[in-house]
Amino acid sequence: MIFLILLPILFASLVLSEENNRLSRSLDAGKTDPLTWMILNQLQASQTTLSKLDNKLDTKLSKLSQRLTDVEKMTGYKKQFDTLTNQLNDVETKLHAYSGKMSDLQNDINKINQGIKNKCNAGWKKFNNCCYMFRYDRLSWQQAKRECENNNSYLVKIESSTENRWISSEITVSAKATHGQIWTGLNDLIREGHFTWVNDHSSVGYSNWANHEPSNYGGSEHCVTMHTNGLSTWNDQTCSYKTGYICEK
Ligand SMILES: [Ca+2]
Ligand SMILES: [Ca+2]
Repeated sequence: MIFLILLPILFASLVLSEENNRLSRSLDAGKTDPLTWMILNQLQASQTTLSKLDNKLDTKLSKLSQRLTDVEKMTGYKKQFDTLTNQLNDVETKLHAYSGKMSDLQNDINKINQGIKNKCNAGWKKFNNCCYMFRYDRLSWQQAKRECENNNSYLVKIESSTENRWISSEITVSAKATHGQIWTGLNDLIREGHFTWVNDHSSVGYSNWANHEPSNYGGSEHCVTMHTNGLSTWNDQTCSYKTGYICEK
């Protein structure tokens, strides 16, 4: 397209150049005749003006040509930009879809984790969100405490009548017959009369003391058992006393 515009201009320049030469020759020839010389002189002036106009036109056409090239480049860029925008939109759509799938996957993982969390290992029984292990080998309170810790747990902390009743109901019939009491995590080893739970040192809240308990009999009862007689009442006992125990985690 630019070539088509420039071709006539090139042709016109060649013609003008040839005309200029011809006039120069005629001017030399007409020097002898004043009228001819004047006419030729005016023609030469016109020729100069035309030549200047021609140069201006050339410059303008050159600029126009440059602008056309710029426009063509811009058109090319625009097409590339449109293509990239479309590709970007596709990627965004796919990302959105993947994001949804990732969210579903995360939900599934959470459900599985919750399922694992809600289950207690073999030998443990579940109540609310905790697992309990009932052991009937006879140990002192300190030995029982250590045994629970070895099993990544602690001597039981009883926080409600519901939990107290459930624990009592889970003690086996034979253990009830052979063990009159079973260790809990409650104790007043640090300060006499101030009972705290061994796992977090929190003060006792809910309690189910038997009549006349805690008695601190002989001034040496600092560890607490639960009676297995079905009443599930509590008693402070000598810590070296050996009986069963309940671990919780
Ligand atoms: Ca005591
Ligand atoms: Ca007692």
